[in-house]
Amino acid sequence: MTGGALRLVLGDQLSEGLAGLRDLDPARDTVLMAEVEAECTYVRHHKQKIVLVLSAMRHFAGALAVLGIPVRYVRLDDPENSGSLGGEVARAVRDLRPGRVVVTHPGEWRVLEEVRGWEAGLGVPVELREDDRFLCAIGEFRAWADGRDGARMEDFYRVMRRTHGVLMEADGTPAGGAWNYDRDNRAPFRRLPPVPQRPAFAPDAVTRAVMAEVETRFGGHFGTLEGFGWPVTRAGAVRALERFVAERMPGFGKHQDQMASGEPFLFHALVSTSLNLGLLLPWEVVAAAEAAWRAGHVPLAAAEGFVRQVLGWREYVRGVYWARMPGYAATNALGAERALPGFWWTGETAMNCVRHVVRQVRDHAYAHHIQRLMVTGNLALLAGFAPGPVNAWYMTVFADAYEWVELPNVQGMALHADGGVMGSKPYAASGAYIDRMSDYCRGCAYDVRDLAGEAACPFNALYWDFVARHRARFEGNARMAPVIRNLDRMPPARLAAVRARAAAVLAAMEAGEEAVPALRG
Ligand code: FAD
Ligand code: DLZ
Ligand code: SF4
Repeated sequence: MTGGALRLVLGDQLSEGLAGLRDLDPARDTVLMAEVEAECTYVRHHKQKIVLVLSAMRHFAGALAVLGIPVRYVRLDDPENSGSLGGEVARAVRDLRPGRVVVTHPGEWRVLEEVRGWEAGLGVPVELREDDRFLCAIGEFRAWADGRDGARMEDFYRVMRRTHGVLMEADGTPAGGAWNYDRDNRAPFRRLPPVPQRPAFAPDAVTRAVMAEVETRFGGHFGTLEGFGWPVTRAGAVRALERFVAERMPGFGKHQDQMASGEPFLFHALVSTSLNLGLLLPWEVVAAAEAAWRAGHVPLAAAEGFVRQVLGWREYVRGVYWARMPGYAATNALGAERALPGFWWTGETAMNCVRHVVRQVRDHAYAHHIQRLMVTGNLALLAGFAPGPVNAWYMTVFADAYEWVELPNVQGMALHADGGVMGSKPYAASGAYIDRMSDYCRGCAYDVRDLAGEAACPFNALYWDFVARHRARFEGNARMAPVIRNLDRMPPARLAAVRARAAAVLAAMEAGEEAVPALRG
C-alpha cells in the first residue's frame, strides 16, 4: 500500500459510515484493526465486555473484507502483537509504509492524548477526523453550553428536539403539547402481563472462540460469561432494536423507573452496547421510536421517554465529557474519600437491593438506569465513597462502559462530585425511594421503615447523615430546602442516634463486616 492511507478503526468504531472510512480507496488504503492487551486491561473490564468488543471487531472486519476493503486485523494471539494501539499503528506503518494515518476521534480522553503523540513518532501525518456518529458535535455542544449559567439537560434536549425535528408538530410545538411526559412514567410494575423476553443472541463460532480466549487470558476479570447474549453484528443489533420497539417499548415509559427482583431488563431497550460500539446509530434509534408512536404502536409518553434518553441524555453527557475533560475526572466537590467495600465486587451484603444489582452485573454486565443511579450510585453518594474507585467499578462491570458516557453519569449524576454541573441537586434518597420503586425491601434482612435501630435500612441513616454532613453546601439550594427543613425539625437526640447508626454502618462496611445474615430472621 506504499503511499496510501492507513485507516485505524478502534473497537468502538464499528460503523461502515465511520468518518475515517470515507473516501477510502481499496486499491491504495488499508484498514487497521488491532486487538490489544492494553485496551483489555486499562480497566479490568467485565469478561462479557471484552468478548463483546473483540467478537464485534472480528465480525466487522469480516464485513469490511466482504466489501473488498483490505483489512490488516491483528489478533490478541498474534506473536508479534505489541500489546498497545500505538505499537500496532507503528508496526503497520513500518510494514505498509502508508503516506498518512487516518484516525477517527476516539471516545476517551486517554486515547485521544495517545493519538496526539503519534505523528511525532511515526514520521507520517496523522489526520484526526471528527466522530460524527452523534447528533451533537463536540463544538456545537461547547457553543451551546459556553457562558450559559446552568447548562442543564432539559434545555439542551429541547434545542435538540427542535434542531432535529423530533416529536415536533408542524407549528414548532412539541408533539402532544408538552416536552416531557415523566409524570405518566411512574406506574408500579405488577408483573402482569409478564415482561417479554429480551432477544438473546446465542454465541456463534466467532464469539465462542473469543470466549475461550478471554477465559484463558482474562479469567480473573469480574463477571461470568455463561449468559452472554449481546448482539455482536449490525444485523443482530438491528434485530434487537426491532424486537424492543415491537415488544417492550409499549411498557418502556410507564415502568422506566421501576426495579423488580428477577427482572434484570424489564422494558429497557438494551441498545447501549450496540450504540456505543457503532453497530446502531442514534438517529435510527430515535427515528424508530418516533415511527412507532406515529404508527399508533406505542403511547407518546413511551416514545418521548425513550427519545429523551438517546437524543437528550446520551448526547448531553458526551458534550459535558469533552467540554470538561481532563479536569472533570479529578473533581470531588463533596470531598468523598472512603474506600469501596468488598461487597461491591462480591455482592455479599445483607442489603438486598445492592446484592441484587451486584449479582445482576456479574451475570449480565448490565443494570438499568435506576439500578445504577439509585441503588449503587446512591449508596456511593451517601456513604462518601471516593470517586476514583467508584468510577473504576462502573467502568469495569458494565458491557456498555466507555469513559465519555460513564464518567459524567457517575461523577456528575450519581456522585455530585462535579459540584452541580450535571444536576442542580444530588440524587440522594433514603430506603423509602427504593421501597417505592422496587420489591427489594420485602426480601431484605433490614427494615426499610426503621431509621436508627440495629436492623434499620442502612440507606436511611446514611441519607440523613449525608444531608447533615453537607448542610452548609446545600442550605442555599432551593431544591434542597424541604430536605434541610426536615433535617432541622429532627430532635437533636434523634439526629444524634441516626448519625451514630450511620457511623456504625460505615465502620462495619469498612471492616468488611456488613454482611449480617437475616437480621430480622
Ligand atoms: P434504556 O433505558 O432502554 O435507554 C435507552 C438508551 O438511552 C440507552 O441505550 C442509552 O444509549 C441512552 N441513555 C439513557 N440514559 C442515559 C444516560 N444517562 N447517559 C447516556 N445515555 C443514556 N450508559 C452507557 O451507555 N454506558 C455507561 O457506562 C453508563 N454508565 C452509567 C452510570 C450511571 C451511574 C448511570 C446513572 C447511568 C449510566 N449510563 C451509562 C446510562 C444508562 O444507565 C444506560 O445507558 C442504560 O442503562 C443502558 O441500558 P438500555 O440500553 O437498556 O437503556
Ligand atoms: C474496550 C476495548 C477493548 C476491550 N479492546 C479493544 C481492542 O483490543 N482494540 C481496540 O481497538 N479497542 C478496544 N476497545 C475499545 C477501546 O478501548 C476504545 O476505542 C477506547 O476506549 C476509546 O473509546
Ligand atoms: Fe435496600 Fe434498605 Fe430496602 Fe434493604 S431495606 S432492600 S437495604 S433499601
